[in-house]
Amino acid sequence: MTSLSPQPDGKTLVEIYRRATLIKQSDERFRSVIKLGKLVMPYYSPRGQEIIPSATSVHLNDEDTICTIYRGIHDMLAKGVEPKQLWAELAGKITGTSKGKGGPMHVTDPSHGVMVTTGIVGSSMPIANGLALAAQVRGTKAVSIAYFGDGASNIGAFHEALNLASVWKLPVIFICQNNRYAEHTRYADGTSVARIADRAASYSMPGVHVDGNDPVAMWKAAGEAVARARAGEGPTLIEAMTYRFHGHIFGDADAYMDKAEKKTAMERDPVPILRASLIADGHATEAELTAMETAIDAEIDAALAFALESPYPEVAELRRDVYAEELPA
Ligand SMILES: Cc1ncc(C[n+]2csc(CCOP(=O)(O)OP(=O)(O)O)c2C)c(N)n1
Repeated sequence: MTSLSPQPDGKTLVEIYRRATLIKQSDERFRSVIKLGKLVMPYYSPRGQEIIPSATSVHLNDEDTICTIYRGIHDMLAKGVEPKQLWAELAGKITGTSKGKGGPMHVTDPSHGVMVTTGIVGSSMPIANGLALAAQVRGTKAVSIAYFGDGASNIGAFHEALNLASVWKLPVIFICQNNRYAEHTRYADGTSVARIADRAASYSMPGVHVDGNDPVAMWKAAGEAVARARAGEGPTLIEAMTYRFHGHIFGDADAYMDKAEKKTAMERDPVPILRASLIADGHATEAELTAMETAIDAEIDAALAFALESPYPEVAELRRDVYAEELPA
C-alpha cells in the first residue's frame, strides 16, 4: 500500500481553502441571480459540501478525469473549470464549456478533465470505469473519479461498476458525498447499511469512511486512493460524510429536512472553520484571505457579466460536436 505524508502542508491547505471559497461564493451568487430572475435554470446547491472535491482535486492534474452529477459545480470548479466558461454554459451561451449545448445539467469540459455531468442517478460510475479503462490500456497513469450521492449507492449501476472496477483493477475512485438525503428521502429510509463504505467489502476494495468536511482527513483519504490507483493497485470507495445546507433543488421548501440537524450542520460550516484554522496555525493572515475572497468575488462578477453578454448558439450549432463526424445540415 502506498503511503502519504500525514499532513498537507500550509500551502496545500490554503489552496484547498481557495477552491472551497470559489465554490461557496459561486454558489451564493448563483442562488442570488436565480432569485433575482437574471438567470433561469435548474440549480442544485452544493453548499456545505465544498471541502470534498477541493481536498481531492489538489491531488489531481488535467489528465485525471471526473464524472459528476447535477449537484456538481463544486466538483467542476475544484477541478479547474474556468468560472467564465462555467457561468456561460449554465446560461446556455455559445462561450460555455460545451458551447451552451450542455446547459446546467450536462456541463462537460475535457480540457480540465470534466468528462460528464449527468442527471441519471448512478450513471457517473460506469462512465468513470470506462475512462479508467482507457487510461489503463493507454498506460497514462491518469486517475478517474466518480462523484455521486448516498442515494446513488442504491442503484444497480453502483454495484456493477464496483464489481467490474475490482475485477479489472481499474484506476478509479468512487467518491460518495453522503449529504444525508436523496432528493426528499432521509438516508435511513432508503439505505440498508449504516455506512456505505462497508459495501466496498463485497467488491474486495478498500472502503474508507471519512469526515468529508475535514480538509486534512479528506486530503489524506483522497491522496491514498489516488496513489493506489496510479500504482496500479485498483479502485477505492470513499464515503465522505457531509451535509447539504439547502433543499434538493433551488426552490425546494426542504420541509422534509430535520430543522435541528440542519441548524447544527450550518453552524459547523466547513469553509469558515478552515479559514479560522489557517489563521490560527499561521498558514495565512486575515488580510491575505480577505484579499483572496475579494479577488474571487471580482472573478465571479466578470464571469456573470460574460455569461449575460455572450450570445446564444446559432441553430446550426445543434449538430456540431455531437457525433465524431460532422452531419450535413
Ligand atoms: C436513475 C434515476 N432515478 C431517479 C432519479 C430522480 N432523482 C433525481 S436526484 C435523486 C436523488 C439522488 O440522491 P443522491 O444520489 O443522494 O444525490 P444528492 O442529490 O443528494 O447529491 C433522484 C432519485 C434520477 N434522476 N435518475
